[in-house]
Amino acid sequence: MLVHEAEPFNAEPTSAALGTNFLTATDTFYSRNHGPIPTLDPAAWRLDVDGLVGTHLWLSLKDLREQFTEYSITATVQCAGNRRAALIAVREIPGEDPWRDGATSTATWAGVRLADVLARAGVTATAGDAQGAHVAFDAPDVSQLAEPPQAYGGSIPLSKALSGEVLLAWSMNGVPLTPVHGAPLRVIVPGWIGARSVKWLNRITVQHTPSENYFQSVAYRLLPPEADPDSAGPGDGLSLGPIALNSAILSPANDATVVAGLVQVRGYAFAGDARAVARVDVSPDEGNTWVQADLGEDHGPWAWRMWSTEVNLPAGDCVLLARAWDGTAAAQPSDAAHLWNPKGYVSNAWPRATVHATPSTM
Ligand SMILES: Nc1nc2c(c(=O)[nH]1)N[C@H]1C(S)=C(S)[C@@H](COP(=O)(O)O)O[C@H]1N2
Ligand SMILES: [Mo]
Repeated sequence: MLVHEAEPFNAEPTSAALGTNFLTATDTFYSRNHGPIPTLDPAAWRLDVDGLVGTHLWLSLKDLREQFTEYSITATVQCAGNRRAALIAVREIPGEDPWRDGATSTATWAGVRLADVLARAGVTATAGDAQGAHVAFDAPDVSQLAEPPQAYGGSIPLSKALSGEVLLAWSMNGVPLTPVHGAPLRVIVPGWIGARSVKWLNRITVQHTPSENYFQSVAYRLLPPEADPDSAGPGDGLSLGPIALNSAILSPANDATVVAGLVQVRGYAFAGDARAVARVDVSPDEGNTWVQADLGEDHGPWAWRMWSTEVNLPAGDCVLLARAWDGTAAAQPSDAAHLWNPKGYVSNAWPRATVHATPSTM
């Protein structure tokens, strides 16, 4: 792991580790925290469901397991700050971690559907007159990075919460969640920025408006390039929700030395929201020519798509590029320079890797 910060703990796997498997092993899965990792006693833990509900619920883990049907979903979690390093290369972004391509990972999550819990609480699609209604998630970890310091939280629109896609998960890749990934229970909001997949969940509130938590109302918002992030207040910029189309080259690594000739290029692409990855192109020569990569197994829109192809590299230095297309025929933007923003979110320009090809001795 590449550790960006020890406290709060923020670390990402190397490209090589991330590219090994379609499902990311739990000890390889990236870790994104804004405060200390709480250790909660699963037996004492309770989930409070309140707000615009018909019935207030107070659920133990045992209640969740016994009273609801268990579902699982294979979903990629991706931080809005993934690939920020490409934006920092354009202009500095003080106070934010320089995530490379690894602030994203994929697991199979199991637990109950948020929709089923809300239905039990008597929540319907017309709760709070629906227009603008949100379902807020609260956690106990207090972040000193928030202004003022506060426990972590966020929210999603009621329509997404009732979709059946959103899981309250207690297991990851077939084993109970580890503390760092949100034990005993976390939210998994597939296709949405990782910030909404609240860990150590202890309260769900149905309300008329989005959460006023700092991490919903101030952070994780896309500010225009000229904005001063230190004076940005609640509601400034665009709230980030569904993930934008993105991809990364995982192998060869940037700055790698390879032998000239046929070289395998591999990576991931993720369309975000409910969109699908439709095509990935790779250029061996900084965009002069492109080849279409082979797409790996399709696990549905909530999971990334692995891709690979072979390119013929002459001896010398060359720049590999990739670009993904989604099912709406939208493609990734070419240049990070146009995407720079003061908090360094949504860094989804074409990934590039410079490789040094040594002459083949054959
Ligand atoms: N309670 C809590 N939930 C949280 C966070 C946090 O700091 N506290 N970080 C969020 C962010 S920004 C991301 S990207 C994901 C990361 O999940 P992971 O650490 O399991 O990879 O968790 C989200 N849920
Ligand atoms: Mo994140």
